[in-house]
Amino acid sequence: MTLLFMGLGLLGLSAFAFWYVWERSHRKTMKMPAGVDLSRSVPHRQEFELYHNVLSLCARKVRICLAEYNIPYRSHHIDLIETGSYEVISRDYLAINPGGLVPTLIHNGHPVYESDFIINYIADKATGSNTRLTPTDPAKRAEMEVWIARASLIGEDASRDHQRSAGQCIPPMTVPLFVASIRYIPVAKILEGLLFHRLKDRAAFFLIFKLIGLSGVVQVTRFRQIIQSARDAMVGHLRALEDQLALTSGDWILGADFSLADVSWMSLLHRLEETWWLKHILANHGLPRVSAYWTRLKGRESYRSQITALPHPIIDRGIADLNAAITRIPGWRALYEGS
Ligand SMILES: N[C@@H](CCC(=O)N[C@@H](CS)C(=O)NCC(=O)O)C(=O)O
Repeated sequence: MTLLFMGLGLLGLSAFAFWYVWERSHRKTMKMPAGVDLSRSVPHRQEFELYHNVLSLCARKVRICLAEYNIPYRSHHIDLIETGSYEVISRDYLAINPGGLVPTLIHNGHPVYESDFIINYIADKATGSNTRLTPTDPAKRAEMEVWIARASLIGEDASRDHQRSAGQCIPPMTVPLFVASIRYIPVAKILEGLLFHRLKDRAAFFLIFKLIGLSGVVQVTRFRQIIQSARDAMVGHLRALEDQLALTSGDWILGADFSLADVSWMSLLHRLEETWWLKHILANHGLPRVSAYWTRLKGRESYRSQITALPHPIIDRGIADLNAAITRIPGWRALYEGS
């Protein structure tokens, strides 16, 4: 009997090992550089197609950009673990973007990677449009690039570079929402990331978040320190934005004209709003120009059609649970109130 069980166990293990090796060899992942990959062709029906996710900061930027230019696109929603499963590392999606990240724009059948590159690429292709989101003056264009970079995710290690970019503060500042939402996602879905994701530490963090929940995460000193560092750096970035808006004294970052810089900041400020940080930061630090700027951004049609019109049930429950937790759990309240 024991021998039979041992035999069955060995058989099961060998089958798992075989499946794992086969699966890994069909899910090769690597970091993809910014740019158009002309060597790769993707089946397509429209000039522009977008592989994106409703929650992703970078994908939102690209959706807003397409909407501002009034460019129709075919939408392919790809789940991240945050929205339910690791579709980003499915065989089908890795064939399009071996980096396993969203967004990927498909232009005439070729993938274009990295959101900052993509929005500039769209601007270059939209020459026939009446809309112009890039200044012709080279100095203004350079200024726009600085503000795009400042809202950008510049690295894959969320614990560093918070002073360099507000975008880099976003993953730690989204942790509370991730923790709140991961409650609704089964552990088995997270394990797929541990087996096949290029960035295994991300999957490991989600597993920890799932296991210890909002009340546990806020008690881990290292997590608290990273969130505090991102929060404090973000206040600095928003102060710089306040100064910029005072300097240009127009409605938008560069002055009178809405640009790709505002596209990037619309996505970033929305993330700060949905994670409840914006409300607390504005209450604690004033920043009247940022507040008025945010109201103007929310008034744009692209915000409505590409952000608020695309809710997600898991994220919406996470947002509501998080709001309750900030009042209920002293550690989160202290973090949100700035201590
Ligand atoms: N620098 C890249 C960052 C892309 C990125 O990190 N995308 C995230 C969503 S905002 C993602 O796909 N995460 C999936 C995962 O880590 O599993 C860009 O700007 O496009």
